[in-house]
Amino acid sequence: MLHYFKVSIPLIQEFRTSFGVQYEREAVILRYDDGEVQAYGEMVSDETPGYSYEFNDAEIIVIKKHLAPILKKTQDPKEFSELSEYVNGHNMAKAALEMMLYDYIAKKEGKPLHEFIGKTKGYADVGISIGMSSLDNTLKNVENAVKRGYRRIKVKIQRGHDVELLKAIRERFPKIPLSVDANQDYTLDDLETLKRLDDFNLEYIEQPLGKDDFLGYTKLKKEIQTKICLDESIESPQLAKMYMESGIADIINLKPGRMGGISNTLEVIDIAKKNSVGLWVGGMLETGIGRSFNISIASLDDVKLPGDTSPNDKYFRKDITMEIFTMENGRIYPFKNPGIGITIDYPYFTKVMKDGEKIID
Ligand code: OSB
Ligand code: MG
Repeated sequence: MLHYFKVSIPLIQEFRTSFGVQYEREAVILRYDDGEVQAYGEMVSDETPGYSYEFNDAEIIVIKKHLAPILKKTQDPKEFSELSEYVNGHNMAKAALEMMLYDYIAKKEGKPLHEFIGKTKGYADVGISIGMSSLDNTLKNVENAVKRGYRRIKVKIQRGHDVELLKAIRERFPKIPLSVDANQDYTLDDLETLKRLDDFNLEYIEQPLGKDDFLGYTKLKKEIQTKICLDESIESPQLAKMYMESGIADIINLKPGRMGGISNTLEVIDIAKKNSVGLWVGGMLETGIGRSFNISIASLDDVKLPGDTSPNDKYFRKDITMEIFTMENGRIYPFKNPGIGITIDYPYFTKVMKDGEKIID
């Protein structure tokens, strides 16, 4: 039996990026139940198509009409990916189902997901993503993050909210590992500003230009010293290959939920190794379900940089899972139970659920 549920969890602090502001996380949760094993998936799309063209209500239709029927033919995640290729794009919708199937088969084999998918360090190094707000509030957020022991601090920037912000942060915290994420806000018209970011000893700049601006990136690469990390551009292994082999991407933000799932993510990891490209795992304000998948990937041997997998008390007063990740010394350990190792807190889940129905019997 396959169900989908739409939940909306209030955020402790609004989350502002160059593409919009979120006050809650609207997540689509999938649950597959064969009478013995319950597996879960979480789609990373949002209520609005700001980060990507994909958005929840549209992807629910794609899942119901085109992707869920494939589950009647196979429950193998790799076969699912192959059979779903006839659907153009919609990698977030595909990923939600594919990852759910990974949870399913890992549980059937009785293995925690991180051990099931590859060689694992057994922990994930953790950084934090700090949304835009007033300068005072941002400095407070950075200070709290430093105190909590995050291994890398990333702040969101956009045109007109960049150089002064970084000056203020570097004055107070000259040495912390710091990065910025522009979420596609700049163009080559902003080259002078982008060059000035070289002064702040950043680990990298994430997604400065539009996701499809390949030519822009080839030009930008020659003009700045700061390493380039791509997020939105990397929707598939093919795009990953293009941006890595061309020498544009120094670093990739892996988001299995954006790239069609875990098998594609493992493929991107392989391509990155061949091209000496750095890797870390990003986040999309997921609930404990999506977070658990991300932390499993982030704990693989080949993922060496701290990711955006902060414990969810950064975002939610309460999460929909019973098991809660905690960070020790800037590290999070994946759960040891089979699959993603979480169970649902149904009283709270029911409270935040907006919608839901059975998709297949
Ligand atoms: O660009 O990495 C991003 C959240 C929503 C959409 C895009 C992004 C983000 C984040 C948050 O940066 C990372 C997290 O989940 O903690
Ligand atoms: Mg990003």
